[in-house]
Formats: sequence, C-alpha cells, structure tokens
Amino acid sequence: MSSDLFQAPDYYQVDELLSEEHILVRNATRDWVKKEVTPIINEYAQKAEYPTQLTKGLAEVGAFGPYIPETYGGAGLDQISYGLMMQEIERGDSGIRSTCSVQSSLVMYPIYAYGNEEQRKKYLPKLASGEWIGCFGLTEPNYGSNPGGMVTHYKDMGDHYLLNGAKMWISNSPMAQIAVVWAKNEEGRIHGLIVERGMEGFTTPETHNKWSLRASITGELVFDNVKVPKENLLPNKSGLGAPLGCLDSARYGIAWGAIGAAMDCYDTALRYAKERVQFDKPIAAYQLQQKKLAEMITEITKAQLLTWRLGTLKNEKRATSAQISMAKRNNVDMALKIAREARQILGGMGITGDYSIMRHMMNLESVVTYEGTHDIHLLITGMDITGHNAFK
Ligand code: TGC
Ligand code: FAD
Repeated sequence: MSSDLFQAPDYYQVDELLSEEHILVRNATRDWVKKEVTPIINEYAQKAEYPTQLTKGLAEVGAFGPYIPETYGGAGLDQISYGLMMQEIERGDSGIRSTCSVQSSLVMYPIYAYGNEEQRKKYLPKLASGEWIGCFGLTEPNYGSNPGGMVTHYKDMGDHYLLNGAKMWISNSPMAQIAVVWAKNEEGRIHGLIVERGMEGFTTPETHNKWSLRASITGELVFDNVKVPKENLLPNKSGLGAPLGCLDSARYGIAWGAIGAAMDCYDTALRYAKERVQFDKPIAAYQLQQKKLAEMITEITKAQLLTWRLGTLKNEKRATSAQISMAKRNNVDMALKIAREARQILGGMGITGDYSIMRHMMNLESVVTYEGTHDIHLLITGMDITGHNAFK
C-alpha cells in the first residue's frame, strides 16, 4: 500500500477551457485511480500481473467505450472527456490505460463503426460492462510498422471462413473473450473478423519477460484452420484504412494518457526535491534541479494545450490523422524525457517501487513504440507537410 499525494499541475489554468462535465468526469476518474489503482499497482507490476479486480471499476467509471453511445452501453461522452479519462488512468499506470484503449478504441470502436446492428447489440454491451474483454490483432511477427504486408488470411468456404496465420504483441490476448483480427481475403483485401475464444484452432499464448507494461498482459493470437462464422465479418469497411482508423482513436487517447504519466513524474519529483536536503538545503533550491523541474512544467503545459485543441477539433470531426500522429509522438516523447529526468531527481530512491517514476519510465518505452513508433509518426508528419512518402 502506498499513499497517493498527487496534485495535478495546471500552470496555464487549462481547467478554464473545460466544461463542468469534463471536470466531473476527470475528477471522478482521478478519485477512482487514487482509491483503486495507486494502492495496488506497484505490487501487480512487480509480479507482472494484470489486476483483474480493476475491470469492474474501469467499466463503472465509463472507461470502456467513453464515446460509444449509451444505447450500446457506452458512456456517450465527448472526445475531451475521453481524453481526460485516459490522462487520469495513465497517471495511475500506462498498462491499465492500455487495457482501456484496446477495449474502447480497438475493439468497441470497430464493432460500432464497421459492424452491423446485430454485431453491435451482441458485443458492445458486454464489452462496456467489462463482462467481456477484447483484443486487437494487427501486428504480425514480420509486419509491425508495415501492417499492410500482413500474411494472416482467410478463405471463403461457403458456409464459413477458414482463418490461418498469427499475430504477436497483442495486449490482453491471453485473457480476452474476443479478438478483432485483421486478415486478407483471397483477393488480398484486408477485413476485420471477430474471433471468439473457444473456436477450434484459436490459441492465445502469453508473452513473458517484459520489463515494460508489466501490469498489462500481452500475448499472441494463433489461427490454425479456425472456422469463423460468416456473420463475424465486419461488413462496413475494408482495406488498411479500417484498422488505421481505429488506431487514430487509440493514438488520440494515448496523447492524453502520456500527459498523466508525465504529471505524476513531475509532481513526485517536485515534492521530493522540496523535501530532500543535501548540503544543508532542499535540492529544489539548486539551479540544476530547478532547470529540470521548470522544463518539465513547460513541456506538460504545452502538451495540455496541444491535446485540448486536438480534442476540440476531434469533437468537430475536423482532426486529421496527421494531427493525431503529431500529438501522440510529441506527448509520449515528452513524458518519457520527463520520467528520465524525474528519476534522477529522486537519486537512488528513484529506482525503487516505492515511487511510481521508474514504472512510468519503463511503461513509456512500450507506449513510444506501440500504436506507431516515434519514427513512424515523424514520417507521417513529414509526408503530410511535404507530400513525399519516405516510408518506402
Ligand atoms: P497507406 O498507403 O499510407 O494507407 C493505406 C490506406 O489507409 C489510409 N490511412 C488511414 N486511414 C485512417 N486512419 C489513418 N491513420 C490512416 N493512415 C492511412 C490511407 O488513406 C489508405 O487508404 P486507401 O483508401 O487509399 O487505401 O499505408 P502504408 O502501407 O504506406 O502505411 C502507412 C503507415 C506506415 C503510416 C501505417 O501503416 C502505420 O501507421 N504503421 C504503424 C503501425 C501501427 O501503428 N501499428 C499499431 C498496431 S496496434 C497497437 O500497437 C496497439 S497497442 C495497444 C495498447 O496496448 O494500447
Ligand atoms: P518494427 O516495425 O520492426 O520497427 C523497428 C524499428 O524500425 C523502429 O524503430 C521503427 O521506427 C523503425 N522503422 C520501421 N519502418 C521504418 C521506416 N520505413 N523508416 C524508418 N524507420 C523505420 N500490436 C497490435 O496489433 N495489437 C496490440 O494490442 C499491440 N499491443 C502491443 C503491446 C506492447 C507492450 C508492445 C510492445 C507492442 C504492441 N503491439 C500491438 C505492436 C506494436 O504496434 C508494434 O510493436 C509497433 O507497431 C512496431 O512494430 P515492430 O515492433 O515490429 O517494430
């Protein structure tokens, strides 16, 4: 058990840009994280286990499908509320925010946006309530940054599809009841299929030995002649743009989430620097430590304004994929740099699980890689501003 003294920095009064509903949602999530996540998260990260007892509470705060309409069990909130929720949950732990990103943006969103009414009614309420956990299979052993090259494929067998292939690095796969899987048909066109646990030939081996996202479970998806019912194909969108559309929503949530991790590192380091005395003065009184802290709050403030504006554009359905890439890249990089500096401010104490900083730092090494690496997002911005594709 550890006490949670977190105080959120708001150097530019960004709260004044938020509505009453945004603040209510943000504070309710913040309180829940203090009560339920902080006291247990170090223990679960140390033993590399997902705290399953959090699933019900995550559903209750509305973190599974925050922007999915209430008719399907979602919370029916706007994009800024969704972002603030991710910020608060990642303030607790990136792995727990991962679970919410996957459930909301990578499983519920494609079923809602690309599925038919029967699929929405069958799956969304169970996912919103946390009764079912979902996962999203895009990455393959030989196709990470380049998912368009995927080899997982299915054949039309008349009364069902026959699915073969494998996905790796799949968050939540070992505990998921369903997987939204991206695979090519006989013409090489990418489609989404809902694969359910228990289908013959479908297995989800766990990935061990991670130094990062230890409170989030990761695994593979293996399809060995899996018979998928035809009604499990998502009918309303195909092509690589379909999974990439889901990523836009998840990357947007990560841009907010990273601010939460950065805030927690900054707040912890600031408190520690004011209390820790060396050479007869608190270390906060030394210029070198002030430089670190002043740069941290500057970067957090810039990131807060970036995401608030992006959220406003997203609410108006005007945010572009490239704008989302810029925010994901900037904010995760910012959080990772802050975690590294904050850890140094704590000296030796910074490497222990008594403080959250080292856990955030290790988590952020995954966050900077998944949902498009730091370099891939730079190339997306480069292509957007120059018109030249430097990926290939
Ligand atoms: P490209 O030819 O550029 O595009 C193919 C089609 O897709 C469209 N498109 C998008 N649509 C929606 N949203 C986006 N962000 C889109 N980006 C591109 C594009 O218009 C085109 O449509 P059409 O109709 O013309 O066919 O594709 P490319 O093969 O050159 O690749 C582009 C690239 C490299 C940017 C893309 O492949 C990419 O983003 N790669 C990164 C892969 C990635 O992010 N993987 C994430 C896996 S999931 C994950 O990490 C979950 S972590 C979960 C957690 O725990 O939180
Ligand atoms: P690679 O694509 O092999 O990249 C290696 C390096 O090469 C990177 O630095 C990259 O930036 C660079 N590179 C690649 N292409 C270029 C280029 N054209 N120009 C310049 N540099 C380039 N995937 C899912 O589908 N679902 C999930 O739920 C999921 N969860 C994950 C959870 C964790 C903990 C992790 C670590 C990953 C997860 N992923 C998931 C996979 C993740 O999206 C991929 O790891 C990521 O997209 C990068 O792919 P890769 O690891 O194969 O790296």
